[in-house]
Amino acid sequence: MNGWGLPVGRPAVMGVLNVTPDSFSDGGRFLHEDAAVARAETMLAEGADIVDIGGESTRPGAESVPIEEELRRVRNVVARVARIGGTVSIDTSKAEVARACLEAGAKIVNDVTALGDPDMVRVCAEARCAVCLMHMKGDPRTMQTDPQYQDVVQEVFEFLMTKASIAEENGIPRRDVWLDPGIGFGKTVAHNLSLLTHLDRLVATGHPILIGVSMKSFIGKLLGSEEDPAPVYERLEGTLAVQTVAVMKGVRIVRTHAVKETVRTHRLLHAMTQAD
Ligand code: HH2
Repeated sequence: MNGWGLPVGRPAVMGVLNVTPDSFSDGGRFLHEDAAVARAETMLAEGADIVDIGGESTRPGAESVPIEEELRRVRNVVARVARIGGTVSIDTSKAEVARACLEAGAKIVNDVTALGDPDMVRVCAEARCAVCLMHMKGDPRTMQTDPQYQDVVQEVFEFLMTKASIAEENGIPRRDVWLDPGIGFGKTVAHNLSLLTHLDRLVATGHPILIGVSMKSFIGKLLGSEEDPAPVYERLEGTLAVQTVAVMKGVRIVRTHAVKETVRTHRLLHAMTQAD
């Protein structure tokens, strides 16, 4: 282990646990506390290194959730998963939710707004937790309405470097400042493919790089068409393929709904890269 505790020599698998009624892939399945904890137990048994718990959907078109409601959904689940020994990441953009969940046992903050809440950097620095900073263009309500970039790779790189500097200036060590290009967050299929092709730019910064492509719509569109994407339940192989290429390019953390399949894929990849 090094840094916050990322595994050495293999990527970390972050299992997605959405305690929401409306997430695009698992919405409504884990709203009940016991169902959410049971899902976390399953993912940990399947080999998840981290359980990423979220109480607000960020799917295109999603509305913001009030702090009290978000906390009501996630706080007890965070505490219970931490108590059974799971490493918990809290997927929130609200500093107050992050603070309460860090107190309840979370070790990582996954902030899809990359310190959009002015209090977030202080909360993370004081807790000495790892923080994932993700790029998003606009907000979930409108982000997929005709996103435009001059040079998507350069713009995302510059945004993440600016945010990473703020985190480091506030005392969070580089190994604990994870960066994520935000696949699907204000990006077309072509934008997502450019970012995935040029992941080496982000890897070269020395920050741990996280990628979240699991079951996302660009995979459905590439397998089907822009107008008629393959449904979410038909996106597993595409997810594994994209994740594998990302890991081969140096990505350190893979955020996924498909924990068992991802762990198995990584095991094979590891065996192949260790062979003489
Ligand atoms: N994607 C989602 C949510 N959080 N966090 C990071 N760091 N990177 C991502 O790519 C990412 C993320 C969206 O996926 P999901 O949680 O399954 O859906 P929803 O936002 O509808 O809950």
